Amino acid sequence: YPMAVQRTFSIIKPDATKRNLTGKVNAMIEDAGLRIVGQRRVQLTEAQAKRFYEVHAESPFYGDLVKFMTSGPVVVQVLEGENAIARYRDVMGATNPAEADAGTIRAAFAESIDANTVHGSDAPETAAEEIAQFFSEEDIPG
Ligand code: DGI
Repeated sequence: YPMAVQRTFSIIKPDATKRNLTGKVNAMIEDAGLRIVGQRRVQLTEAQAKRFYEVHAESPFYGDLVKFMTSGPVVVQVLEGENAIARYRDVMGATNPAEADAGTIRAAFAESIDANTVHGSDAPETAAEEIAQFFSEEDIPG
């Protein structure tokens, strides 16, 4: 079967924007065959960060996660390509950079399990929901 073209949602996190790494992260995204079809630099509000990570609301690290995600600007993105969701998860590497494979974004740049440089959706339903939190269709020309 031909692989389906998919969209996924990405965030380049504050640790990366602070270190001026947006272009280097984007190069790794594009080198993996993903197209950046929507992109905007934003300062997340506390409410936006809380909503975005609501699934972790009961986790002990939720407060720190929200604080980190609002600690500086982020770049929100829509990525498109064959099998984009799984492909981007592969390019990102493991959540904990100590466990991330060589050649992944997190192995290259992440500072810690919190300051781990990028977010990528984990399933088609969450991708659609996360894209809708930040983009309208007209902002994603494809
Ligand atoms: O999809 P991921 O970002 O790889 O991981 P996730 O959805 O399980 O967790 C979302 C974010 O929450 C992750 O990027 C960093 C933070 N996080 C996850 N697990 C832990 C954590 N932070 C701390 N301090 N400890 C954790 O165990």
